[in-house]
Amino acid sequence: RTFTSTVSAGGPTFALTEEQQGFQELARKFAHEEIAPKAAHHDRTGEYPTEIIKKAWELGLVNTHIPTEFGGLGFGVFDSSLITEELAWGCTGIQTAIEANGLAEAPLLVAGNKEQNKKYLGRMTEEPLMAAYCVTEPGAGSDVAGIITKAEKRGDKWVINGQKMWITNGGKANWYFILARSDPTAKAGSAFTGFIVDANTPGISLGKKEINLGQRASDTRGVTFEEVVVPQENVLGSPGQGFKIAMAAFDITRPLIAAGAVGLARRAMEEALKYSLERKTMGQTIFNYQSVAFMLADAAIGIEAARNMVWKSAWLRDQNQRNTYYASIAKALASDVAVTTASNAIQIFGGNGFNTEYPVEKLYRDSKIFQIYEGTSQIQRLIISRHLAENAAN
Ligand code: CS8
Ligand code: FAD
Repeated sequence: RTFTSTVSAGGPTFALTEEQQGFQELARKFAHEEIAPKAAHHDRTGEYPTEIIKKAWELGLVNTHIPTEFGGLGFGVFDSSLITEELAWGCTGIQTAIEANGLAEAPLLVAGNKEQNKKYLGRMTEEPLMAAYCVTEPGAGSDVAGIITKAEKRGDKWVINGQKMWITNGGKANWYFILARSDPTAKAGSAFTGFIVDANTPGISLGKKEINLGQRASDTRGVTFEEVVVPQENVLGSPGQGFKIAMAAFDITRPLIAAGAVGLARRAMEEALKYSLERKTMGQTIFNYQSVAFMLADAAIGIEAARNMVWKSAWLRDQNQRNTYYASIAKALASDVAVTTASNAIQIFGGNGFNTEYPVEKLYRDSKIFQIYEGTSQIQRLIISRHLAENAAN
């Protein structure tokens, strides 16, 4: 179906359309009823939330930005951010597994041709499949230009050799987006090529599921490529364009990572508020102490500000305007808000906050990764500060 949001109809507005409110409410209900009650189980066991993802997929809460011509809902980044925030409220481990599909699909939205998109995006709408985005390597994460996975043209095919690390959905993916160096000497902007690779291609092997601090429902692994043969038709854009495609994908997904961080912060604030209104010390609820209430006020300030940056950076992308600077601001701000709010939520819960019977220690563990994946908080600040310098020079 065609979806028209208020934000794309005219200038920016903070009023959501009825339709936006409708799917936001659907995602909220799903997070409350289907995700939150099972989040502790998946955190404890590390079991992949296959059934939850399947239900979310059936409701249209997964792969939201696949264009309608390939069977998707055709949502913009703004619309998707409304859903992401709600799912993240339920559990960011499960939301990350879902969102990693969006990340793998983003390079296709940026550079996929009709045949590629029909084949690889189309199948995501036909079955509840997962996909993964493979850029990081054991030796290079922040420095994408430092990756050493190699792609060589042999006849009319490409052959990929190398090792990727920390790949979300690595062990669950039906296909991968892979960035590899195709020119040993060129500078970043023309040295890399992006490929779509079917996960059952011979030569691909998976590492063990990594046991992480938080977001344990999500599947993170190393993925190794040994003499993996990829047909020319699976090259995204043209050879050499890969770095820019991989970066442009972040312009779509960093606002959504930030939306996830906002969802987590909101959950932490809500849990802490509820607790502070019930817990009594010295004859009154702890909410009556300004030192507690102001932590909650700071949480609200951070959440509202971060959400506004999510909306702004998402809206710009939906207008086809370059949003890299704003996406980095949203991502850096929302991640810091998530970590601080979750930490303060533990403080407000006191000893109970440190215990696994209460929800906030998981939120704290889950929050930390927001400052690391999709570009660390330092890398976001590098992007922001470079932008300032460029503008000062002009
Ligand atoms: O290396 C860049 C960077 O962003 N590093 C961070 C890496 C990162 O974010 N990794 C995340 C991996 S995915 C992940 O973590 C998933 S999390 C789990 C799933 C999520 C689900 C919830 C950098 C440091 C910013 C830049 O590196 P440099 O080597 O300094 O390159 P530049 O000189 O800036 O750029 C080289 C050329 O590329 C062009 N460029 C840069 N950015 C863009 C965008 N769009 C289009 N083109 C871009 N955004 C740039 O203009 C340069 O082009 P030239 O023609 O060479 O001038
Ligand atoms: P490094 O790049 O080695 O950084 C180490 C430290 O140095 C950081 O604090 C960093 O900020 C700082 N630093 C590095 N360079 C600079 C600089 N120039 N200026 C200032 N400070 C700097 N990657 C994928 O491709 N796909 C995925 O699906 C994916 N999912 C992930 C899921 C999880 C759970 C995790 C942990 C990681 C995932 N990643 C994924 C990888 C993630 O994007 C990287 O871990 C991240 O970009 C940082 O890279 P690194 O770990 O190599 O750290």
